[in-house]
Amino acid sequence: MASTSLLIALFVFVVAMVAGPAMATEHWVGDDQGWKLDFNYTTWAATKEFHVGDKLIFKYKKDAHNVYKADQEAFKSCTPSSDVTPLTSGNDVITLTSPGKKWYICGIGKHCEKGVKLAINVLAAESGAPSPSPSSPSGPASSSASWISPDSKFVAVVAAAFAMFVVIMT
Ligand SMILES: *[C@@H]1O[C@H](CO)[C@@H](O)[C@H](O)[C@H]1NC(C)=O
Ligand SMILES: [Cu+2]
Repeated sequence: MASTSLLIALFVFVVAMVAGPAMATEHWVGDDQGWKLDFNYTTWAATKEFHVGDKLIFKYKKDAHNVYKADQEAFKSCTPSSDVTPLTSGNDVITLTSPGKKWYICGIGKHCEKGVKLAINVLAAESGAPSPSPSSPSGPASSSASWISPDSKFVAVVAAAFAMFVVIMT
């Protein structure tokens, strides 16, 4: 029945919207461009919001670049501290564990000077972690909601889209 589907869709959509922002986000640094020359990471970071619990993922061809965690001085001077071990896997994941300014630079050649450097401001973890789904009659809506775990914002969005689709088709 269309009205039931609509309720399900609304429920899933609201859960996705309310729970969504509280979930950890994986930030692919540079989006589909990855970690590379000729990309402005200042501009990239300006469009993003970083929170404790989020992950930064640096994607690049192994050995073409690397990732040094830096402080403000190392960031400005493009001089990685000698006691910092760079990440070199080409698929480097950094979990943001504390709020405040964070800096990352590439230590290969003059890449950092050319702009392969990232400064971000990490905000506190968002409050309102997704709560367990309320006890509701079993059905598509409650089972959809139970899929939502901190890393499944994508699933929530897909579930909402699917529910919308159901509404349109009924
Ligand atoms: C990136 O863009 C900003 C303006 O959005 C500019 O101030 C900055 O110099 C640029 N950085 C590089 C490395 O080109
Ligand atoms: Cu590099």
